[in-house]
Amino acid sequence: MTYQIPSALIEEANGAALPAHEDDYGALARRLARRGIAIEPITAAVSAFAVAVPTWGVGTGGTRFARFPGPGEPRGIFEKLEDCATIHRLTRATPTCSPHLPWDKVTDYSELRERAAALGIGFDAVNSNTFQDQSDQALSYKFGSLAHTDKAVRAQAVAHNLECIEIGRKLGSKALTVWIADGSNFPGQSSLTRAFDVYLEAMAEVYAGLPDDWRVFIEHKIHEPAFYSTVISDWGTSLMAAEALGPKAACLVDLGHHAPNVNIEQIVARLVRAGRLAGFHFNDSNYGDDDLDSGSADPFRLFRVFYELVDAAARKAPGFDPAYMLDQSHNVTDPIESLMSSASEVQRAYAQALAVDRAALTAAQEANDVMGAHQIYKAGYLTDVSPILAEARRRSGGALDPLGVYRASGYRARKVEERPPVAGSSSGIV
Ligand SMILES: [Mn+2]
Repeated sequence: MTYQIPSALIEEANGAALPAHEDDYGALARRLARRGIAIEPITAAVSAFAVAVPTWGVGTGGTRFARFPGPGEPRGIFEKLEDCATIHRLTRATPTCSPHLPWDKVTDYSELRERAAALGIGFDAVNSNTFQDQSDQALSYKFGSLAHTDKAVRAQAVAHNLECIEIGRKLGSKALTVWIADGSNFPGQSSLTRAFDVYLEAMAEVYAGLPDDWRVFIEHKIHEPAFYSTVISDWGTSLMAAEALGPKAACLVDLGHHAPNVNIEQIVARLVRAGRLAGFHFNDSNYGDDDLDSGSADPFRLFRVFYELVDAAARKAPGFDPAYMLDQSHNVTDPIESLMSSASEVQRAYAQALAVDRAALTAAQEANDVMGAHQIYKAGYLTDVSPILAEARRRSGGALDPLGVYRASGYRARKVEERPPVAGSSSGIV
């Protein structure tokens, strides 16, 4: 039996912190009430909010220069599940993990599913990988996968995606996320038109393999690893693809996959309107696809995105059912600490967006009261909703202070003992 953080430790820490927490929660409730906002519906909404953790996220990430492995890293999918479960145990915000294939391949998927269930977590969208070559693979993806010039390579990439669906079915997943690295590095290298045409042809075969209750998420990215053009470069291309494929296809927004200064929340609003918003890969960035921790660099942007989501949910936008996942690279932190903190930051943006007086904002917008509207909107962002997040965790059996309990538990030191390093273990980033 491997080490898990005991419930008694969480309860003990919560007990010690409870008087101060109740004081803070009460004060926030009164402060919000003065603005005509009830705290309880926000706390209930935050309690019900869930964001998936990617299985690869619990390993240390890296850059193209180097990777500095952390101590006690998970050495395979079963140990990754343990770490994902620990994040959920303390935060109660991450009930599912999102597997990546072939990195998480096993021989017995019912065993994997049972192990996850025993740890209290399930499986979210399955991620396919056609951006690197596997040792047992016949053809190379060096010049592309689903948009390769060679039909045989495209067929191999289609077959991999269909296999991902089969594995996902065994795990209880309901969606396939497809991100392709296809693109070009030189002007003239490839036909911008034909590459998209053959991609659509190949994706139609993947789409045909989706079970009735599944969706396929198309993830766009402006650059990397190709630096001149990528085939699925932006939300417009993604939307064209989703509309060409059918109602089960939708567009996934990774916050790091846009040009600098792009108004991402407006893209979100447009995709909601088109009924094609699949969901998010949350992270933060300064320069490009930095994969920094969610809410660490630009929490206001995260709030702006969540305001659009809260608005869409409140007006019951047709087809609005986004899936949420963290997609970050933890290069210099303990990944468990980063993922707990990030789950909390995503919930924070959600709670702040719920703390906006929407009726007052609409009235100010309609009256062209520019500064009034801005102040009403900003008031949500400026609300310190930390007591709401803590209360939501406490009510679900989580920790008032997840980071404090995690550090006090000595979890990582225990994993260092349990997980002696093995050669060739893989951890990575997407
Ligand atoms: Mn992503």
